[in-house]
Amino acid sequence: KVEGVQTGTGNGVFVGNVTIGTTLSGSTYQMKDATRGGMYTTNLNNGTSGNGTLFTKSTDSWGDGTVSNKESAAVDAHYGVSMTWDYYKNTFGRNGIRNDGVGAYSRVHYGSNYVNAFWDDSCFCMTYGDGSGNTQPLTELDVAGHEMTHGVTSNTAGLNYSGESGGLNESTSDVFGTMVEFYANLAKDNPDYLIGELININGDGTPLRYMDKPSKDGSSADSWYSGVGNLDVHYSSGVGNHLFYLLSEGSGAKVVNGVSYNSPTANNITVTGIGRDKAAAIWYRALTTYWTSTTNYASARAGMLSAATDLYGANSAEYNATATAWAAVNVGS
Ligand code: ASN
Ligand code: ZN
Ligand code: CA
Repeated sequence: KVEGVQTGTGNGVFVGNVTIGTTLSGSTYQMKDATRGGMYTTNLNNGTSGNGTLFTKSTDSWGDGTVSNKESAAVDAHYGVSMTWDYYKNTFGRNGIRNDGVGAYSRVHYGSNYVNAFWDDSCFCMTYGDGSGNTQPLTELDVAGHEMTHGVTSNTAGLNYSGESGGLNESTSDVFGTMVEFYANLAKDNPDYLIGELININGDGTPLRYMDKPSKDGSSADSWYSGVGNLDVHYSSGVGNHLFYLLSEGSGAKVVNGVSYNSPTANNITVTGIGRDKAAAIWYRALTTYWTSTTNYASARAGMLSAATDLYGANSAEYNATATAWAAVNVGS
């Protein structure tokens, strides 16, 4: 084999058998993908600081699908960044988080019993805990897309991470994490409008968040009300997540990929969806063109209406659906 770009095989905890981008250096394979901005994956080995140690080995076959094999969660994280990179590039022509061709790296096995994952602007990297008890590693695909999207948001609208703009920031990560899950379309991770459904984060098999009816988690808002910005940003995100679901799929009962949803609306409004690809295109254009650090839900609506006009025309079906969906989460009605 010639040194340089390789295609390895991986077996992740969640992704199952996939191919991943790797590099051959001398006689050692590295979990580093030069075709996607040089992004790479490291092992923190239960530490909580530093870059971690790059995953390397003598063969180009990684993980076995079990959590006890430390490479398995690394395969999930590495593959998650790959799919997120490909989604943004192939859908919007965005070349990485900063649109500068540089890939972010991922650190897995953070700390002990850590039940979270996070993006950090200062290291330009994502970090994943292994979970605790029956909770699985946090390396599920929609979580990877969520965390990487925090980097995209930081480098575009820069939505402040508190109040309504913070909820919109969180929602933007759930929206594109979900779009990445649909883009990858894995047999072992059936695409859905749920967040973190494979991690067993609550110990009873329920997901972390529900986009069709955010209040199903017991804490998130289904619609806007004055004071929604006082909620934790992972709960005020419900307004944006619900808007996205309604704009994509419409109100009421629906089955998508075998998963049942039932999305209520504020003010008894009926929404007809325009499909998730158009909803995401409108959201992305608003994020990168109209929204700023202080955008609240009312101005998010205005930005998305401008984006819908740009993409589909004034008073297009897409524009009208956007207005109706925002009204159905009690914004601008
Ligand atoms: N996983 C969480 C998130 O991305 C971490 C946090 O609360 N910042 O939102
Ligand atoms: Zn987040
Ligand atoms: Ca999901």
